[in-house]
Amino acid sequence: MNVGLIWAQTPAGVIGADNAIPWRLPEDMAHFKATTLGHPVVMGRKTWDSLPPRFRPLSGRRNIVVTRDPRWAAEGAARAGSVAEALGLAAEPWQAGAAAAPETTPSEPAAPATAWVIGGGEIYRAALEYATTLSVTEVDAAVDGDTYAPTPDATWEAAEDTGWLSSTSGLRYRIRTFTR
Ligand code: VY7
Repeated sequence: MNVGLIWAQTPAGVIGADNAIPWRLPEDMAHFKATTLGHPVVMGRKTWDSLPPRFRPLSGRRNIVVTRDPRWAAEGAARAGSVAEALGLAAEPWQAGAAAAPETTPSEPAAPATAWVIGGGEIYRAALEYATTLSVTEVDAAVDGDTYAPTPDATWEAAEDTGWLSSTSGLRYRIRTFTR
């Protein structure tokens, strides 16, 4: 299974402030949804908490939440005690709603080809060593934050770049992919 990290950052590397994303970029939300749909998503507990409740769990994706709290539980999410454990769960074949409707599920659900790690800062840093793909949206905004993107080392090569695009929000952004 491939492991991808997907994040959006400012040029200074800010990804979050006060447990939220400190800009609004509808095109990036659409890119995030299109990229992750149908794949397991791994996130930290703070990122789970940051999602508006009506969007939890993220639809059409197996949601796996990393927390050290062995008693943590939430409807629609699986718990893992580490990023390594989360990626082990993500590699398993899985069908949404399998317990509720076993008669309508395929007899042999496929193992996922790619898991996406969706944040936040602490989880990206722990997951980077397992990753072979990075999807990095750069948002041309100067905003303060308290959470930062990981810093990829020289093993990563630029693979795709949309070039600078204009958002309906007025911000410029670009989406770059790195592989190794
Ligand atoms: C996280 C949300 C946050 C606040 C309100 C709505 C890149 C992004 C993320 C994470 C953008 C988010 C949402 C948007 C996605 C919707 C559900 C509602 C969906 C990331 N490049 N961009 N992010 N939702 N990890 N990487 O906006 O979500 O996917 O269904």
